[in-house]
Amino acid sequence: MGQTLTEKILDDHLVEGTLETGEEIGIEIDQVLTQDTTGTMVWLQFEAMELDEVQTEIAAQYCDHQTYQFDFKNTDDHRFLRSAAGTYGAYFSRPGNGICHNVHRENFAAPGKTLLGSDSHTPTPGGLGQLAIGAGGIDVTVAMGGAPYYIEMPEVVNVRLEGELPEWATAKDIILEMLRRLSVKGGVGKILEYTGPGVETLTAPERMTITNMGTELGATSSLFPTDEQTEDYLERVGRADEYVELQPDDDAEYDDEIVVDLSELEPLIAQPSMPDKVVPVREVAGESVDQVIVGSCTNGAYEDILPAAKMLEDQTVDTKTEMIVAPGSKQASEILARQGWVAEMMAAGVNFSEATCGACIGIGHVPASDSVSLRTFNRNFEGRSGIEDDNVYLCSPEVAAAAAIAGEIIDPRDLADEEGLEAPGIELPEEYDASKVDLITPEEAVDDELIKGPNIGDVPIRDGIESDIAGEALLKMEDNITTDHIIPATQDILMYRSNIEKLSQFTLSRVDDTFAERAQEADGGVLVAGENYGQGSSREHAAMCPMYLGIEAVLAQSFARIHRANLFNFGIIPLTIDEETYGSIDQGDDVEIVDDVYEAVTSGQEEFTVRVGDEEFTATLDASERERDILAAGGKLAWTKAQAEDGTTASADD
Ligand code: MIC
Ligand code: SF4
Repeated sequence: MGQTLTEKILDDHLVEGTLETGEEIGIEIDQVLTQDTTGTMVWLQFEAMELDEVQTEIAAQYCDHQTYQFDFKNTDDHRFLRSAAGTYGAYFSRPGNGICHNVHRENFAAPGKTLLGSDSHTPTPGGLGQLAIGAGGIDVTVAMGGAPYYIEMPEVVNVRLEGELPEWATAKDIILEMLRRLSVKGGVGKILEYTGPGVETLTAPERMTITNMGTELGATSSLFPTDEQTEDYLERVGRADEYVELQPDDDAEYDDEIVVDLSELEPLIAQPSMPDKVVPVREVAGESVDQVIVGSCTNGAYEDILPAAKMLEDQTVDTKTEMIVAPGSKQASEILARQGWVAEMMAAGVNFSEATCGACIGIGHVPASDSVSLRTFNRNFEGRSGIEDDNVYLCSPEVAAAAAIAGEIIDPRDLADEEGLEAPGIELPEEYDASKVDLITPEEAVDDELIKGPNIGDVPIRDGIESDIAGEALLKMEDNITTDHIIPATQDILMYRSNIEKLSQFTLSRVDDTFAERAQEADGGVLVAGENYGQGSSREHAAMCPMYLGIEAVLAQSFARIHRANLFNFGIIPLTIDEETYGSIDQGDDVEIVDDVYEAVTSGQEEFTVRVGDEEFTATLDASERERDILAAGGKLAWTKAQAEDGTTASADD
């Protein structure tokens, strides 16, 4: 039987298990990436594990989220990260050089290689045929130390692209269409492999917009085959020698198939406040727009900004609207500047930002109250922009630019008719010719020891899991609770990512700002949630902080993949409950797990009895032996250290 492309790459990297859907597999990791808000914990854990040196082919530390350095704590984090990269042998990308996914694809992403990153949009280079997966920080730490990465073998879904995009429809509309059809949890446990005749009509950067935002489907990763388009991109970034032809076998068998006819697509838009609330732009046309931002790791590359720049050539930004361009990398800004586009855009009324995540997580350009913001980003979770009750729409650069010109949401095809605009299409620069001075190689490292500022704390470790788990249901939450709800990433909070004692005070503040205090007073307790709990980012702080506050179990109808792994990694037991049980637990109820939890976890027991008042329900622990061991040890750090002492785990010395 033939293999899918996913299976081929996994097979090449397999060190444990078999490629059977649902089986746990261990794979070798070739490259890792980390960024400034998850990276501090990655390196603190690297230090705590007493690892000496990075073991992967490439490890890259980016500084992208808090580049405005509002507070010395941010700058201290960056200095610490530079010192860690230097000490342990990673590349260091200076603050302002760009968003990790953009800089990584420009410099390192390579077909056929595996990449693990402590950021949920790590799958971006899937558009170049790289199998790239987002994970919690400690999983990245361990992989960087040379150990395999373990996941459940996902289902592999064939997303067959037919036809060709019509004018004004873009790669963003392809992924928005996927979200419209599958929802934010439709990709959980799946790798989406793109095939079919439509693939060759898309350039590599367009493919990377799709693979980037595959994360919003909850997918483990998204992957394209390689072809002339991939080769062409690698040639333009000066890495033609890294091209490898990769295709699935003709008789490959997929777990499922989805067909998207590109020729039927039209400009789409995700409405506030979930990336899957997708409708045709024409359905919401006429809504007045206060702010437009083109940028982020989804649509912040040269190829994304250029169409907006072209549309603005003989136009200006409407007087009631503000337009910001937030490039994904300094490379994009530098090339656009050399070609004169930055000046043109500025003259048309655009404010040009530094290359940073910034507004995507509410750092800068926070929308006005009761206003409408159109962004080319990937997430519009409520409050993420920095203000509660925000109205953030997600769309393509073309739809964003059209709105900036018209001052209201408008289908760009209608604006084109009114203004005689031509569809800008997609254009790659002849050569991505930009300075690399901000990417410091391990050989150029400045520091050879860690430099920690006063805000950089220790990694919290918990003792092994208890036999008795009982406590108040401290919070009952609905479906699709995001990690932005659990630990928001706004500027006031982000500066405490290296200080868990302080950060934990903000836990779940977006759902209930009394939570942290109540949890501390109660000295423990459990959380209850609906479907897809913990969707969104990879931030392990969303498990680390509840752990710090004493939370021992989360009872949810289902979990998002990375967050579920993070709960194991920090010794919190993730139990799945059905709808009836969910309906029977109220906030404030006393919840008790009747079984001896330690014994049940270590013996492989799957069904647990949960007592709520006089009633008893069943909750399920679906976990591999390895996950059970990690839980029993109190988390991955304690478990890895114990394994290293026993000499039973792969480490830097293997
Ligand atoms: C995000 O887009 O939510 C983030 C901020 O990039 C996170 C990482 C983090 O929380 O530091 C992610 O996507 O993993
Ligand atoms: Fe940065 Fe936003 Fe991309 Fe996350 S989604 S990496 S915050 S640009």
